[in-house]
Amino acid sequence: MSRAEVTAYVALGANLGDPAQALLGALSALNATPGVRLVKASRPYRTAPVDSSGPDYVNAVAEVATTLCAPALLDALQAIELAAGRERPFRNAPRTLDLDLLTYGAGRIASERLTVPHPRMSERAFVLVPLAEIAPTLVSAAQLQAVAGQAIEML
Ligand code: A4P
Ligand code: MG
Repeated sequence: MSRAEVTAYVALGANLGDPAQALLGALSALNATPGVRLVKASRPYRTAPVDSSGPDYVNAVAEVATTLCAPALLDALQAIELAAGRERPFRNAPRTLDLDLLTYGAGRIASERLTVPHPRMSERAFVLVPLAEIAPTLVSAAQLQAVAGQAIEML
């Protein structure tokens, strides 16, 4: 018997190398992952670094339907980051590709390696704006208003 699909949202970000290309590659790698189906993706957005340094980021959000459990989905996200040349010299360092799990169904997870929903998602325009584009019922006007001061524009 196959496991039922769960809807999950993934945040994509990059600010080293060719960020827009890295995001496109990540979307096709996600869809090529066994047990993961890309349902939709937002447009790419150019965003100013938040609590981070280096060039502007390109950010997007994808909706996937997955039969993987959440830790296995995180494994898959980290494998795609590694294949894109991701290094982790320090927290919030500039990166070739960052894939964060925003939500996993209605699941709430607080384990050593996984916190879901992502604890900082509602503080960040680079997550909320692309998420609102593809899943408007998940983001309130008040949440968008709270991050309106953060620089973000469609690429
Ligand atoms: N981890 C726990 N929960 C999760 C989750 N829901 N999704 C753990 C993904 N990973 C999760 O992540 C560190 C550890 O978090 C992982 O080993 C995993 O077990 P990381 O990707 O190695 O490190 P990071 O990205 O530097 O840290 P983190 O916590 O993901 O950073 P943030 O808070 O997501 O911030 N500004 C702009 N404009 N655009 C950006 O994309 N990104 C960041 C990263 C900062 N500023 C930015 C952007
Ligand atoms: Mg991350």
